[in-house]
Amino acid sequence: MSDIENLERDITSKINAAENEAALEAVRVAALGKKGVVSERMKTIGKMTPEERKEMGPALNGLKIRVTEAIEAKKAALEELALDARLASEKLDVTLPPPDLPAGKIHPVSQVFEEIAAIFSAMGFDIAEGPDIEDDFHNFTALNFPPDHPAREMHDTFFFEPKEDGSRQVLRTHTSPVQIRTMMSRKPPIRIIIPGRTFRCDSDQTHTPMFHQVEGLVIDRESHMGHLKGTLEAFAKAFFEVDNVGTRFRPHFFPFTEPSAEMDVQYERVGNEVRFGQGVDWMEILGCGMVHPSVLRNCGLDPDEYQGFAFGMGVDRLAMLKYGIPDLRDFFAADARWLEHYGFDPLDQPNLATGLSR
Ligand code: 2NM
Repeated sequence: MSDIENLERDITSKINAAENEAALEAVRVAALGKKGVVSERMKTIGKMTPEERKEMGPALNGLKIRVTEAIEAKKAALEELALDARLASEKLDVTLPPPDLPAGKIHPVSQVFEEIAAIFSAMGFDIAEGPDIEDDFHNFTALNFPPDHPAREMHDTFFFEPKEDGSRQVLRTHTSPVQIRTMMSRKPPIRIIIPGRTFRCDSDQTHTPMFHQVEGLVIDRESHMGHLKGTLEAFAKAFFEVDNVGTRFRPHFFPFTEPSAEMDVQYERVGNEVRFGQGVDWMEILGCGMVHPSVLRNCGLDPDEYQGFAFGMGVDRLAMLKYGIPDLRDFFAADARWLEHYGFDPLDQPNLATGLSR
């Protein structure tokens, strides 16, 4: 066996034995580097006789090329192995429960919005939204508020500076303007709920200047008070997660509905706990009524052809009642410890199949 074959065999076995890229690089330097064995042999070509050179030149060149190629091939193989190992170590099974890392919590108001949406979605309602900044027409006039209604006063409503034409925009005082926008832009049948922020110039133990509402609207040819009662009783049962819930409807007044009512649910206090569905006490949880013919007319609907019902509830208060949260103002204090205690797991998406709050 020639001297060159021996050398090639030696280098090849070292290439094969290299376990990582650093080891392979050491082999490369020892063979092909400036002072490497192959390079040193190449330098001897210059001192050879023409006959020797004719034989050894191609032999050494061939050696250099084969060693270079073998190193390249090994390098590619090592890189692939490294990638495979990395992919294996970074594998993530998304079907496994999440690792026990510190995670954010869902605010009770967001959770209750989702619960209410789940309940009404199952009854065939769509979700509609609209702007926080409204004009007088959508917030008041179309809703049948007379020009001198107290809600239009400075002290209840946040008004913007008057425009050139004297009109003043407002922060919406309820989500009802979205009902108006929907009735004006969509043909019945309409079944929507509107979750959103609302604003009133009011701040004390039980009122914050920004609060949250869900309102609902059903318009069809013959939707009536029976549908209203059935819908809202089904809602109360689902929301409070009890088999039965006593409800009563008390006459009330709203400019935008006729007749109007407030719905109470039965409850009892056991120690510090409030249990809904049974008991001797009644608690008001929402307002409702048949949409006033003038409101329908204001939206371009003929009251002789269409009718329907609407309702509205305060989400902050419902969240306090359902989850036993004592102070409304903590809702808006951005206290991380409060949220850690009263907040919900982001993966606990409310749905009717597994139970709203589990
Ligand atoms: C409530 C109570 C009763 C209501 C009515 C309308 C509309 F646009 F259809 F006239 N929107 N919202 C309504 C009715 C709201 O909140 C306590």
